[in-house]
Amino acid sequence: MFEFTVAYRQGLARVASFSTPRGAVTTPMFMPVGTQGTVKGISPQELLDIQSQMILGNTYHLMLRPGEKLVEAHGGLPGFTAYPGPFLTDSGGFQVMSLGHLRKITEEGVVFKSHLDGSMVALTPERSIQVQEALGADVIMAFDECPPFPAEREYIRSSLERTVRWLERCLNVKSKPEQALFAIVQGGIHEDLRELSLELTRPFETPGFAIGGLAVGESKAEMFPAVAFTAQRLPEDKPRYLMGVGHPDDLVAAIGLGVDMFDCVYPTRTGRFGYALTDDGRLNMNSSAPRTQLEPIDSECDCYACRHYTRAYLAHLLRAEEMLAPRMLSLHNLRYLHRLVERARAAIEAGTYYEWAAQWGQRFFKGQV
Ligand code: PRF
Ligand code: ZN
Repeated sequence: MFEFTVAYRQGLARVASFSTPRGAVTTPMFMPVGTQGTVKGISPQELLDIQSQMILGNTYHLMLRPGEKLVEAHGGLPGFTAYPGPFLTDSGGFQVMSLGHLRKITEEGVVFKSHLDGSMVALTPERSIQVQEALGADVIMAFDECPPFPAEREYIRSSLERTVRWLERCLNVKSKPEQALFAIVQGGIHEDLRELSLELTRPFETPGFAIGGLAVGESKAEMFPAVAFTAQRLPEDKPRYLMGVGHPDDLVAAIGLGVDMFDCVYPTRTGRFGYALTDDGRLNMNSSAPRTQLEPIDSECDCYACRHYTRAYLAHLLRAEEMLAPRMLSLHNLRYLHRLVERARAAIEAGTYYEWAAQWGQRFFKGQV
């Protein structure tokens, strides 16, 4: 279980398979985000149709509502959501920082005010693991602290050292061998702090490692050197997960640096706002041009929306504020990212990844206004 087998390699990029109790997944992969136990607007059957492999759930949201006990009473996330495949849950620390009204971070954990009812809630490494065990995902994440950007170096250092102590506490209380716990490397955009986090984290030999603390407001010119530095220093034989990253060009660049797993709300969120991802950049379906276009969003795409609907019809739905519009744009955007990583895998397999990536990038950025 949790065996990571590399099938093809080109440069730093690799194609691998990762086995979980609910089935094996092929990497590089993109994971749709199902924060509240649903990928917004998309049914489990649709997720299977577009070949999603692993779905993300959130400790923070589900512990507050409906509470992890109710999810557990359904047999965990697969029973609760009716999605039968593998799940990954995030540990809650990052969501507390971005959504909760954080009250206090101490060695013990975090105390925050619920964004739902204002009640005071504590989240500790032990509690995060207890919740994640009840939610029953195949991959669970260590409870970490993701400092905001920018933050003081000294703060980032003490925070990453505490994140390592929290990792140890997570591993001490973890009781289910059928769940893999991934450690999270922090350190912001500073190479020496990334190195320190790596040195302290690698010895735990967890079945996978995440690169956290990035895509929090720094520029891409700051983020990618940190991704490259960290990915190269993680074990070759374990999956590498870049948390919260999901723009198409970020995936293509990070795969070239040896990253295997991604998640982001971007495809569903931008879809709800009326944008469609294509090889020619992001198409604004709210603009006037699509209203009379009789072709699909993307003639190469095999999603339901592209097989059945014209741009003109989808633009009409969007203007009429029909709920099928955000649903179909979300479905298309998820399928676009799944197809993007499929094409990346094929190129790695063929030994043409970096040429393919350069060509893909040229067309993608030419289409951007
Ligand atoms: N830690 C956790 N979840 C996350 C992040 C992190 O640093 C990020 C950073 N982009 C997204 N999600 N636990
Ligand atoms: Zn499509």
